[in-house]
Amino acid sequence: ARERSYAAVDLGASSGRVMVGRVGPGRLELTQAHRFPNRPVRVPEGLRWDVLGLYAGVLAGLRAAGPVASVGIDSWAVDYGLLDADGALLGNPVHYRDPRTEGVAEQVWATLPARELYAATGLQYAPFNTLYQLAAARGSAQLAQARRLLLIPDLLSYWLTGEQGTELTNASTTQLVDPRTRDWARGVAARLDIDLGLFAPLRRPGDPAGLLRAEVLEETGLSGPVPVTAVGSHDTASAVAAVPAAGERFAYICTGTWSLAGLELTAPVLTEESRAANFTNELGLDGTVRYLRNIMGLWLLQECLRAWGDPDLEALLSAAAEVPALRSVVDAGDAAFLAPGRMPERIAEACRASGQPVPATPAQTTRCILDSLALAHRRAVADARRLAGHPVDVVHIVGGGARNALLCRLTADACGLPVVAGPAEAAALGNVLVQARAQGLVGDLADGRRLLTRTQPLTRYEPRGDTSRWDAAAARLALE
Ligand code: ADP
Ligand code: LRH
Repeated sequence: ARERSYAAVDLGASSGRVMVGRVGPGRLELTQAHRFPNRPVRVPEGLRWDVLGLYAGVLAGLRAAGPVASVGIDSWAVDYGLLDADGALLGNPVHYRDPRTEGVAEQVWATLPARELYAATGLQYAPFNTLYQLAAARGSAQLAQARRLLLIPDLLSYWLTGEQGTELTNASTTQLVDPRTRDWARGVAARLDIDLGLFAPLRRPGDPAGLLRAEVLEETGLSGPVPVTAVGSHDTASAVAAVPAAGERFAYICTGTWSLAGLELTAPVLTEESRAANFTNELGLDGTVRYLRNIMGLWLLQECLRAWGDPDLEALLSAAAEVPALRSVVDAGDAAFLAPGRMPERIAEACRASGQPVPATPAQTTRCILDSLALAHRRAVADARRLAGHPVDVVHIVGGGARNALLCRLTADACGLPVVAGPAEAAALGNVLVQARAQGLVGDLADGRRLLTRTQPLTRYEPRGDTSRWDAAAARLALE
């Protein structure tokens, strides 16, 4: 029988993991080889990723994974490492939550107005888009010395293989790609004086990305040759590829550190109305577009847990389920929650400022966060449907938040639509499917989705009650 194992390296903002996907006819099984925390480090110059620690985690994971037919890497978007003329990394990659981009977008828009930038790239405004990070770094000693820029998955891939490339789905989050041509937005780069020569040539999901270097084989105990395959290296691209949907009438919410809520489309929506609603057009597999909005996501809860000394999550969620619904809500789309620190206080302040009861206990704050996320999910799904003119019958929740039954139930109630939750490790599964497909073991996107539906445990939540109390809660935030 044609069965093979693939290693999927999936680095999220809160944890990294190396998963092994076993693929064969009618078979798709995912097991965890290794999981490690991803903790940003605050040094005097700012907030940085511990990228060497992550690379060590990847090597340990590949060792634990054992023999595989290929390796694929995906991670969070937008961030990058700079290499000097010798190919050596210049400093620790800057974290997208680092405050260096504050006020930078306005300077960029003085040269290239936000409207034109959206029409050319389709990317939502987020202070951390690579474009703004590069503008913030302008004039720095590091950028002056840099000869190459590699996005995080491409950097790790380079360390594993010695070969450089820029994978397209993640490149689309730089704000330097045209979603219509699916190639560099050369006019944008020229107007902003950004040297596209910094980037390695584009590669597409499924393209070969080199072979594990001899030293890597030695460190991982693997016997070569082991190819690395370019996957949807943006974690959200891989996660959406693993949404177990049938047909086209679905919305998805990828819930982890972020909630990425929206639609899979065949063409970008570049209207002024779409820009005003801050929807993004990122590139997916097979010519698809991820039309979605970024919502703060479980980051709000992660930061509260950190402030509370990491209490047991399950107990906290059961307590939150007992708190009366929709007592107070905050705008979970508000970039004011982007920076780390003081999260319970910041949530309390937002409730006070909008004249709502202030959550006083961890259970009440947790309930406020989950109600607020459900409300933001509902708004994003409704806005996306309207702006893209795309019908939606079901909402798929994938990513770590699919394990949060309360969040899934609240999202179904708020949207007034059934929610299908799972898989929680969607990014890793999407990563595996692209590798298996490159070797001819599975077919197109729809074929992969059928395989997921047959093999992955999914939970369905029917909407309860009418949605009017969600309308009332939204009105308190004056968003709708
Ligand atoms: P990322 O890829 O951004 O690091 P994940 O997709 O791994 O994020 O999701 C992490 C989140 O999933 C956690 O912050 C937590 O809120 C949620 N989560 C994980 N496991 C559980 C669980 N057993 N019950 C409820 N929530 C969970
Ligand atoms: C989720 C994610 C998201 C980006 C953010 C920076 O992990 O890739 O799609 O917007 O990180």
